[in-house]
Amino acid sequence: MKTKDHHPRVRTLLTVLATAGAMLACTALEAGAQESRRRRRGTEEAAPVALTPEQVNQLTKIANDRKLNVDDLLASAKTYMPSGRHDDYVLFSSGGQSGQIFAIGVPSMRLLRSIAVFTPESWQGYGFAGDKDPVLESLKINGKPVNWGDTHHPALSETKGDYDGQFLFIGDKANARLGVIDLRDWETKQIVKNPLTISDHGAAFVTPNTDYVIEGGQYATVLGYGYAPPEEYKKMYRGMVTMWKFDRTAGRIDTANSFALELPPYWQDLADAGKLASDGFFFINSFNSEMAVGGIEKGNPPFEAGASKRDMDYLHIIDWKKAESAFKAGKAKKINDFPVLMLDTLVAEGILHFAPEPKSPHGVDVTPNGQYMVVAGKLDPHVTIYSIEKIKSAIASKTHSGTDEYGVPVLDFDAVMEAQVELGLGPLHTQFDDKGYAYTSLFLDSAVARWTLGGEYDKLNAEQPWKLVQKTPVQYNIGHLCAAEGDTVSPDGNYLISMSKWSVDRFLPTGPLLPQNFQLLDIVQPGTVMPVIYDSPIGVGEPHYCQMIKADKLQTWKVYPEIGWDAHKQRISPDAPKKGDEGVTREGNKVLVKMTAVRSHFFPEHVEVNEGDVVTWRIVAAETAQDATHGFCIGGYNVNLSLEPGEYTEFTFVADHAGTYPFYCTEFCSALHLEMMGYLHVKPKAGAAAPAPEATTETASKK
Ligand code: K7E
Ligand code: CUA
Repeated sequence: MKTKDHHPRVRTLLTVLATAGAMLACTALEAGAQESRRRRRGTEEAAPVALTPEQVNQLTKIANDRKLNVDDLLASAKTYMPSGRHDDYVLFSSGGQSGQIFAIGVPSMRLLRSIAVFTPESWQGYGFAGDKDPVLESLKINGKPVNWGDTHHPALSETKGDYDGQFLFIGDKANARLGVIDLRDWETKQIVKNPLTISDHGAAFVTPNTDYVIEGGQYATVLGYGYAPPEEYKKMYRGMVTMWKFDRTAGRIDTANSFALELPPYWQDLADAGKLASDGFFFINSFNSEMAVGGIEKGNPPFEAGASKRDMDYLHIIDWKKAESAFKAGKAKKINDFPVLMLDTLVAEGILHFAPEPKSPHGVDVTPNGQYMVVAGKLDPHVTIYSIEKIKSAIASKTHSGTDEYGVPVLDFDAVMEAQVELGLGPLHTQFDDKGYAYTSLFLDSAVARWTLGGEYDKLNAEQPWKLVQKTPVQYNIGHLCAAEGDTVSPDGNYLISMSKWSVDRFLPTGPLLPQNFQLLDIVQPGTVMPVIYDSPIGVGEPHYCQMIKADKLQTWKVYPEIGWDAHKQRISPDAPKKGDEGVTREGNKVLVKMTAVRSHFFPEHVEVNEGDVVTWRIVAAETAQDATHGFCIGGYNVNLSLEPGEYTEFTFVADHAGTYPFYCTEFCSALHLEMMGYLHVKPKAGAAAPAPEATTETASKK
């Protein structure tokens, strides 16, 4: 398609633009000295563009040489950021199997940085602070190091249902953990492990004021890491959802005031918190309400068939304010020392209701006004929309069609359903804009569907309510999508990301393993116009979900507030060495090193210890200039730190191998950065000579 010669079309459009003096933001193009001066000025506004005939010719030539059509030119103008100009939004994306979070600028789609969460990361010095690294300690499960995660759903903290830019949470599906990131310094502050289940999926989602961070489960197990054979599935296996209390002042999950709900062994999937009209509720999808146990090796139907037999699964409707009261009233039982409201309590207290939902659904998404819950059944071409008013009155009038096997009341489908909209094949997830449209990802169709909401949204656009408006093809196999401020009470409605799982032919081949494809869609115009304007390869993991926040909501620190800052505790540390206070002291075999780092030297430069000493090293970056970061590594001892301006770090290791170890700064911080080094001298025990280093040819000789 793009190989056609678009010359005549390009020329026509440009002539029109030029004559009309249109303000095309085409600063991407070389347009003389004036333009490049403007670009160097960075964030200042550019003057209005009026293309001269000569510039039109130049632009036309470039377009035709590069085989760009008019849409391509417009897309470049919409996404290009001149040097120094900042993006309007930050996309916080899960990093999938990398265990990290990626921060990406929108609309440029430039990767700004990664945030290490569940995987040690050497640039950030995350997990490389000697033998007793607190990060590595926090990653252990049942005493074993689990130094990776499968991150799925990031959630920005909210105030009154709006992103407040303060904190970020993310779930690790593989190991049922939650990470807490402070967005002042973009660093992970806490990791909590779910005490009931080994893996999860519906994490993280926050209630509208971030009172709770919700972690829904997925594959049912015996709660509390127990054992039972598959034959006892219905009796012994259970699902769960955990409500982690968030303490905003401490910036930490308060595990002592957190609790969970026991759920039937259906596979709970994604969750979303109610807001405004539905505040006080949250909603979780489920599949495998068949309770299939698989066993393809025994001739049983495989999970994929057994778990897809029924036409309906159960939307879980949870009144979390009632759950909180029941927990505070002491109605929880302890499993693995963690309080759990058991199923009979959930039924007795009216905390849990089900509504039938078609068919093996994946996403449930609450509209910005909180009135509707949109459920996308993977195996149903429709989305099904539920009304909170109808749900509330069905609960009040007990309009049930019976109970499930565990006694949970099932609300009558017709009593709670508002509408169904046929969209296409494989609907997964839904996002919203400010013009009364919803956007649903169609995995099998490889498309984004735009459709209209009803009720109070009807007046916001020209189309009929509850109708498909348009489908934009994406490449390929879209999973989640993400609109600007799309999970808030007031979405912005200008950008949408298609998180396309396969990229196949979109980029240069990169071996058999290909990147994911984040595609940026321009959703500003109503109606049927919704073009893809950028393809961005993500070659570091398979992200599942992201959230997009207006950049000016973030209150990011430029440097740490004071020299000697303990970034973990977010306060100045009394232990941080001060200038003039540096040195090496000893008590028995315990050595304390107090060091400062400032361009371009460490103080002290020689540190002498004895083989077998336990060395505690305190180091502070005595810098106040933005971006004046130092690194600090000791090769051979697995120590590598990133020392941002003002930051204080302490690490401990056993100097169990004699020798002379250069330490050096790993960030090119100044002209004399290479000189920013020193020596750790580990003196051999009396009588023992330092052993020669091992030969390094082993790998080669094995071949
Ligand atoms: Cu991949 Cu939300 Cu984990 Cu859907 S999830 S695609
Ligand atoms: Cu400090 Cu390089």
